[in-house]
Amino acid sequence: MNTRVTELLGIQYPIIQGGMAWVAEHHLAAAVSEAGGFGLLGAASAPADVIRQEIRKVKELTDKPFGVNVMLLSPYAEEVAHVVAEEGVKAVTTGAGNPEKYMEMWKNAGIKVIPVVASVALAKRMERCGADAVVAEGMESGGHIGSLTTMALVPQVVDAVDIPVIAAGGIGDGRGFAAAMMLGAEAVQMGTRFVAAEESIVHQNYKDRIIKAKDIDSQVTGMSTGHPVRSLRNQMTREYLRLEKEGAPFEELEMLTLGSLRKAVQEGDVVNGTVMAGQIAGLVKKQQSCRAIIEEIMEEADKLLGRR
Ligand code: TUI
Repeated sequence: MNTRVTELLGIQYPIIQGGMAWVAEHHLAAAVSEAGGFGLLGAASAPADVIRQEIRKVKELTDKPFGVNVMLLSPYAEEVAHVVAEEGVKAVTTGAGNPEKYMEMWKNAGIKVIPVVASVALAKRMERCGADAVVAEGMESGGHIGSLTTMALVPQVVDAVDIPVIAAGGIGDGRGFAAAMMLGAEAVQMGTRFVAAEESIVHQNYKDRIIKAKDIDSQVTGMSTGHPVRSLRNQMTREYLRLEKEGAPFEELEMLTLGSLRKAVQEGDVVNGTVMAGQIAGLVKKQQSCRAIIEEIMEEADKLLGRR
């Protein structure tokens, strides 16, 4: 299936892997790119040198194009932005902010720039300052979210900009993919389904939590702090929401989540850790290779979209 996004990124299938903190490392990114999608390294809050090494490791594993997601709230965002330009990757996606100040540097380095947006206003602004595409991410996503749903956000962004739009949030199978195309998207970005992939390095407890999750198992914490985060319901989300309801100070809430994603991803503590996942966790039924995931989605979508 060819779209402006497959052309832009030089990929076979219009499926992009989310740049998930602690999860989107070189094994996963390389596996997605090798399978014909677009793999991403999630820089999250990692120091720049770690990202430099990660970029080099992906290049050892695959010749296919891949990118880096720069999380703009990171204390290392500036250094990471420079490292990405120095090392050279096919594309950068950004999250949790406005990447305007890095745009010129990345474009000069020949890197495609694809900001993740949660509103029409930011999408238009990104197009004006030279973005090559945008990811319109709905609040069904795991992790840090905006307030609009994918169903409402994607067609409004599609109408507002001329650059290609990639839909994200709540997409986990061929039906979601086909629906996104109907909304005018030219690719999808998926996170949760890839967290449970065979090549994903997350602790087995984390994958099992996603595979066992039911439709209503995700919760949003941090509404009051201005940084809403979606993750699977556990002792941590219950405690956080209790404190939030009591009006606990920002610092206390921050302390509770400090290092909690790493605890879940690496140590497998799915009780006290933060198990970030999107609303489609309930749709993920098994662990599969990235290739099997991508091929299954494309086959299902092809049938639904009447291309066979
Ligand atoms: O960034 C994400 N998802 C993330 S980042 C992350 S690490 C983190 N953990 C705890 C708190 C904060 C971050 C985990 N998951 N998705 C992309 C995304 N970007 N979603 C929403 C946005 C967004 C929101 C507001 C982008 C821009 C924006 O406004 C910027 C502006 O200046 O207008």
